[in-house]
Amino acid sequence: MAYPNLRAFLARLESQGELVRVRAEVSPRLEISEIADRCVKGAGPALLFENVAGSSMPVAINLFASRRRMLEALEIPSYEAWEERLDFFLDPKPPDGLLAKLKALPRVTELAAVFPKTVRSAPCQEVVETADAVDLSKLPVLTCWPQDAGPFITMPLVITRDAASGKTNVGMYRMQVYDAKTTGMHWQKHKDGAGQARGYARERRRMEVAVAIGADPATVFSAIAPLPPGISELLFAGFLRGEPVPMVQAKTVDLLVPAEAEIVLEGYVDPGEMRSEGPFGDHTGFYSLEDEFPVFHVTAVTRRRDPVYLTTIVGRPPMEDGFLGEAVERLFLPLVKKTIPEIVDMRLPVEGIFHNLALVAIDKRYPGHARKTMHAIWGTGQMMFTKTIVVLDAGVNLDDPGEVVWRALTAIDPERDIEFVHGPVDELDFASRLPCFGSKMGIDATRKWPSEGFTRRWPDAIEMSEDVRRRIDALWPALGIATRR
Ligand SMILES: Cc1cc2nc3c(=O)[nH]c(=O)nc-3n(C[C@H](O)[C@H](O)[C@H](O)COP(=O)(O)O)c2cc1C
Ligand SMILES: [Mn+2]
Repeated sequence: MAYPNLRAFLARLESQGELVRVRAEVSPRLEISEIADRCVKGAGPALLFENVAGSSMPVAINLFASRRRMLEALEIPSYEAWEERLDFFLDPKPPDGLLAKLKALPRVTELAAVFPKTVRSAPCQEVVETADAVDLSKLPVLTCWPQDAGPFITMPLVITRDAASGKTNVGMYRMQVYDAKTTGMHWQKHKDGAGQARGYARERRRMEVAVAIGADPATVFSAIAPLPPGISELLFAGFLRGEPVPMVQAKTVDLLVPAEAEIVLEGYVDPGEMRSEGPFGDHTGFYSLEDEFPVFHVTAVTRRRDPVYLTTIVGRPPMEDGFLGEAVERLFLPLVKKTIPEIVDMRLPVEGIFHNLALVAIDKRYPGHARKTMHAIWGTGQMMFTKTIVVLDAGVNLDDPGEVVWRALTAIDPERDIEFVHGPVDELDFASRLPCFGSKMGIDATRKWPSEGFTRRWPDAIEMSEDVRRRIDALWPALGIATRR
C-alpha cells in the first residue's frame, strides 16, 4: 500500500523511531538549519518542528536524510530489489508455463495502475485563500544560511503545462519569497519548466503555475527525477507507488494538483518578467550568487486545515539531497545501462555534488571504448553536466574511494588518457569561464590495449595465491597476532 500522503509517511517514520518531534520554539531564520545540519551530518533522525516562531504550521525536514528512510519513502527493500523489478518491465520475457504466467499477473496490473486519476474533492483544498487572504508570510519558510537573500521554499513541486503538447511537468525548483504574494522561480535554463516557459514566451502568454508543498514521498521524489522532457513525473510516481496519484483540478488555474498535498500555491509566471534571485547557500556547499530569474505571482493558496510545511536545506555535503541523489543514481542506473550497455556500475560520490564527478566501471570490449562511454554520458539527459568522468575496468569497488584512486591513477598516462571537451555545464558551476558553458574532463583509467597503441606489457595486480591464503587462515588463530582488520 502506497503512502496516501505526507502525514502517513511521517506516521510510519515515527512508529519506527525515525522521527523526533521538536516542541521547543525555534526560529525558521537559520536556527532550524543549524539543527537539521547537525542531524544529517550526525546520522540523526527526521525532524518535525511543532513550534516555529511566527507561524502556526509545523515544519518537517530531513525526512529523506538517510539511506534507510529513503528506501522507506520509496517503499523498496533495497536498490537491488528495485533493479530486479525494473528489469521485469524493461526486459519482459514471456512467462513460461501457467504458473509463471500467473506469477507475472500482479506485475502487469501494476502497469495499469500508474496513470494519475482525477478526484472531485481534495484535502489540499479544505481551505481556499484568494485575493487579500493570500499571504506567504504565514508559511514557516526557512532562511537557510547567513548570506541568503531571504527565505526560500526549497522542496516545492512546481507543476506546469506545455503550451504546445499540453503535457504536464513537475520539477523541484526553489522559490525565493519576495513578499506576501510573489516569489522567484529558479528553474534553470536546461530544465523542463524553463523549456515550457520559453513556449509561453514565444506566444507572449502568461504561464499558469501551481506549486504543491508536501505530498506523498514518491510524488515528492518524482519532481527531482531526471526524466526526459515529455515523460510524466506523475506517471513515474504512480509506477513507484504501484497506485495512481490522485489529482484534483486547482481552484483558480487550469492545472491538476496532487489532491493529498499539504499546501498548494496557484498563480502565474509572466515569461517577460525577471528579477534578481539569490544569493542562496546551495548544494555545492557555496553560495550561488544573485542572478535574474522569472517571478511567480501567487493568486491563491489552497491547503489542508492543519498543513505540515515540508522543506529541506542544501549546503556543504553530506546533506539530505545527497540521499535523494543516491536514490536517483540507483533508480536510474538500470535505465542508463540499457542505453549505455557497457556500464557495469556507476557512482556519483556525494562530495562530487552530482555533477562534478562520475565514477564508471565498464566491460571494455573494443579500442576506445572508455572514451565512447564518456561521450555517451555527456550526451544523456542531465548527465551532460558531468564535469569529471573516470572510466575504470569492471571489478573495481566504486564504493571504496581508496581503491578507485589506486586503480585509476596507476592506469593512466595523463597526457594520453585525459580528454577535454567543451559544452554545457551545470548552472551552479561557478568556476566555468562562462555561466552554463565550460569544459569537462574524461579520464580513461581502463587498462590500455595493444590495439590502442599500448605495446608495453601490463602487469597483473598483486594477489596472494589462494592455497597459501587458506593455509594461513587455518593457522591464524594459533599465531597469536592481533590486527585491526
Ligand atoms: C532539494 C532540491 C532542490 C532543487 N532546486 C533546484 C532549483 O532551484 N533549480 C533547478 O533547476 N533544479 C533544482 N533541483 C534539481 C531538479 O529538481 C531536477 O533537475 C529535476 O530533474 C528537474 O525536473 P525537470 O527535468 O522536469 O526539469 C533541485 C533538486 C533538489 C533535490
Ligand atoms: Mn520533467
